[in-house]
Amino acid sequence: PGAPHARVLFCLGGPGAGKGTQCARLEHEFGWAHVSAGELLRAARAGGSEESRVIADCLDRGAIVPVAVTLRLLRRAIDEATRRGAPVVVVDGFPRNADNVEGWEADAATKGLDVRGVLFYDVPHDVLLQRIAVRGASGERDDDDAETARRRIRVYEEATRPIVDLYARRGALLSVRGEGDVEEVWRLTKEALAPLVG
Ligand code: UP5
Ligand code: MG
Repeated sequence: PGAPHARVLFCLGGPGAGKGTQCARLEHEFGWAHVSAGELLRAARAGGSEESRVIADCLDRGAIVPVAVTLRLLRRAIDEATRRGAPVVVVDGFPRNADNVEGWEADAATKGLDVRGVLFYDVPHDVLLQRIAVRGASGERDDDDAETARRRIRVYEEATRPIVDLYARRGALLSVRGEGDVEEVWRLTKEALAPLVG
């Protein structure tokens, strides 16, 4: 069920690259839906189920959650957004590895979705670490301590970078230089999306 022709845009980039910040802006200014895989997982880690424990363990290690779990959460959120009439659903932080891509592409429920591309935020490691350190001071995210931040960057380089390269080879990458301030990156985001929004 759901709307088979929902338009999806993936959003990728290292930890702290600005995905959530810019996706929130796309939601407010374009009326697009922002579905964050990380936020869905953080919400689902509570509770006593075996699955919650698997999620919590992965999040605490900066490791990637098994795709079946992530996909189930994403399917429901994308479906809801589509029913609400969002013209584009931006899926933030997914797909993060080859298993994620295969799972998405093999899933009957997501097969009908039209993936328009991947919005990619390119930010050097020192800037990523700096931003996470700033946010880490507020205690907002459990995975922002220096050690887990470094691990998240390593997982990003090993598992997610190849996925970015895959979409680049497919001609589906919309790349944004993400190291400037929020306004500058927003300007570059709109520029990168011009081919999609016309
Ligand atoms: N900030 C943002 N933009 C700025 C700018 N231009 N200049 C200065 N500061 C800027 O930004 C990060 C911080 O920097 C914020 O304090 C912000 O104000 C500031 P944010 O917009 O939050 O960046 P984002 O790229 O969203 O960073 P985030 O930390 O959320 O990235 P991650 O990819 O690490 O986190 P995510 O939530 O996607 O995933 C978390 C974990 O969930 C993963 O480690 C993994 O364990 C798990 N996960 C899966 O297993 N599978 C999935 O599919 C998804 C997640
Ligand atoms: Mg985020």
